[in-house]
Amino acid sequence: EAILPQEYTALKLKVIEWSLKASELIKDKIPDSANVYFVPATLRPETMYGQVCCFVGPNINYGIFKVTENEYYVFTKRAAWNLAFQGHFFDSDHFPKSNDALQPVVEFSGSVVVGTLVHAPLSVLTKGVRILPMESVLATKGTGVVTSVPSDSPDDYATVRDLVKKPEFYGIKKEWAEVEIQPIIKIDSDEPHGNIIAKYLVEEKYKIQSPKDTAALAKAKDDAYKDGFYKGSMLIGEFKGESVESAKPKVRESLIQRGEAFAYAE
Ligand code: A2H
Repeated sequence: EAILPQEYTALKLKVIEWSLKASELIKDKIPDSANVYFVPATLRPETMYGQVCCFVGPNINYGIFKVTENEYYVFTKRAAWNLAFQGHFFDSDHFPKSNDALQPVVEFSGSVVVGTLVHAPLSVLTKGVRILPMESVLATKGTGVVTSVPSDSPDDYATVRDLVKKPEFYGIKKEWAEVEIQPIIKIDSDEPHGNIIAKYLVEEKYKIQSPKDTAALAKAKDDAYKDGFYKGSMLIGEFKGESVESAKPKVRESLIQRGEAFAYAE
């Protein structure tokens, strides 16, 4: 485990249309004119072009927190408190000075918001992506919201594949998860991964059967992270052609400059 704090990028995925259950729960509690954002924490901001959905833990407890007059964030209470204790938020637009805001306006379990349509910054899917369930989301890490990039994250690949295989079991519409996977990063290696490294690692190299195959997924995650960082270059976006190592901080900064992301450490 790292000793230094982990520096995440917290991304703002604006709600376009709530799930039926969520809209019933929030009506009269949040003004129609307000902007509400799901806020996943990521270590791979340069992969955000490949977002195909965004995960919540179906049994994890979430809140909607009022951040400014017109902005609300969806994440765990733990994340709200972490943010509030990161001094700079008290002096920024991202988090208010009042302690009232540390109480959620509404609380619900993740399953309630499954199906919600959100706008994912940089994603090639410009019409929006769906909030979907992921059993392995930890309530004790990041914001409890995980944006899904199946091209470069083996966990995300294995989960999306399972959602497509068993939509009824997960209580989703198949088409919410059945989205074409876009190559985002080219990796300079002899392994035949066709620019979609997570697919190669899950299907070919480690032959991972399910999102519960945690030991193999941990190895795949390690391979994908290292190869992406040290041997990867961008196939898309503002920094196309640049190495991942050089593009990573630039994509992050660009998202932050546009107000589509902010720094989150824990
Ligand atoms: B990463 P670390 Cl493309 N529960 O973002 C489970 N996983 C979580 C989480 C939680 N509460 N919060 C964040 N994460 C995921 C992108 C990505 C990520 C790619 C490739 C690898 C990767 C898209 N998903 O992570 O334990 C988030 O997924 C592998 C390291 O703090 C976040 O970055 O090191 C990463 O795990 C943080 O994991």
